[in-house]
Amino acid sequence: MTPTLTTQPATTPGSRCRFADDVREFLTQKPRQLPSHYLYDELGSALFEAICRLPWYPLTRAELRLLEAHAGEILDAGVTTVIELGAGSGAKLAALIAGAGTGRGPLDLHIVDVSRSALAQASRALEGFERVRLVTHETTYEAGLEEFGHARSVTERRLALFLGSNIGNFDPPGRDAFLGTVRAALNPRDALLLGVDLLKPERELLLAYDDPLGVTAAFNLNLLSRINRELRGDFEIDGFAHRALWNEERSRIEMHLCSRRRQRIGIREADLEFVMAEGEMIWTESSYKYDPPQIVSMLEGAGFGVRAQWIDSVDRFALTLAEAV
Ligand code: AVI
Repeated sequence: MTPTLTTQPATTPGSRCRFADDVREFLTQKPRQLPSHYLYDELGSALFEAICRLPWYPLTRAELRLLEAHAGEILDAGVTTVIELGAGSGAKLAALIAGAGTGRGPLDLHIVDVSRSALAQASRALEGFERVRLVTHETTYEAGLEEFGHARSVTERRLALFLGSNIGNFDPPGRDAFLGTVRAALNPRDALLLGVDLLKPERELLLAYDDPLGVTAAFNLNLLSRINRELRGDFEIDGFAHRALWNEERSRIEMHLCSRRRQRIGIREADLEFVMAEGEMIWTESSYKYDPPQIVSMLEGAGFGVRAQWIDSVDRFALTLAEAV
């Protein structure tokens, strides 16, 4: 049984108020938008897990194959501490530990996620590994890194995991700032493993983000239903349609919610009322796609040197192992 220690309360003080402030700020911008991290309430996290099993969304399976194939090189005997930012179901970390076999030493695992249900699921996936101590951080990546950055011993060698192409959900300035924050939580010789989805034909990308079963549409629309539930909004869910668009110039898939008709919307707790025209969109997520050399240069720019890059050529996904320099 893996001992688990939890930091941070479920709802940090003022987090609902923060949600209301963000909803007001972003829905009144032009174009209207909502920060993508709010997609992940309990239902949103479950829908995202379902997306990862869809035949049209190959990222998770491709990454798992790479993790299993290279676990021994990634989790070599010197690594004492692993921090995973955005642990999801915990399946990838479990695959890495299982794949490293008996070659590894005792491990301190830190998993960081805003979703309590994701942390609970990840904790279950990591139960049963010998010589593993688990600490869960129910908070944002930045706050988790901050907590993690403080507690360190001289003999530690750290490995940070940022998988699932989560880096693709940052715009380029945010991405560089975030990689800088990760670098600041590490010492020279510590490492970062970054999982990134690669550029591929547009039709494959559109299918991945607008699947025929409508799971991604439900994931996107759930954000409106979350606002209704938590902030006393009155969005009519069937008044919106999910749209996935490929922005060639910016090399990103965008998710939007398109108003099917002219409608008035009220969100009590955000003190907001507005009218949406037919066809007007709310932009909810960007998912940037990269090629392998771009990944090397973003890491070098943040103070890392690339040690290895493994590519799944079938589903076009890259795992890059980089050392803090
Ligand atoms: C979590 N993130 C990397 C996913 C992505 O591919 O951008 C979220 C997602 N959005 C729609 N499908 C999956």
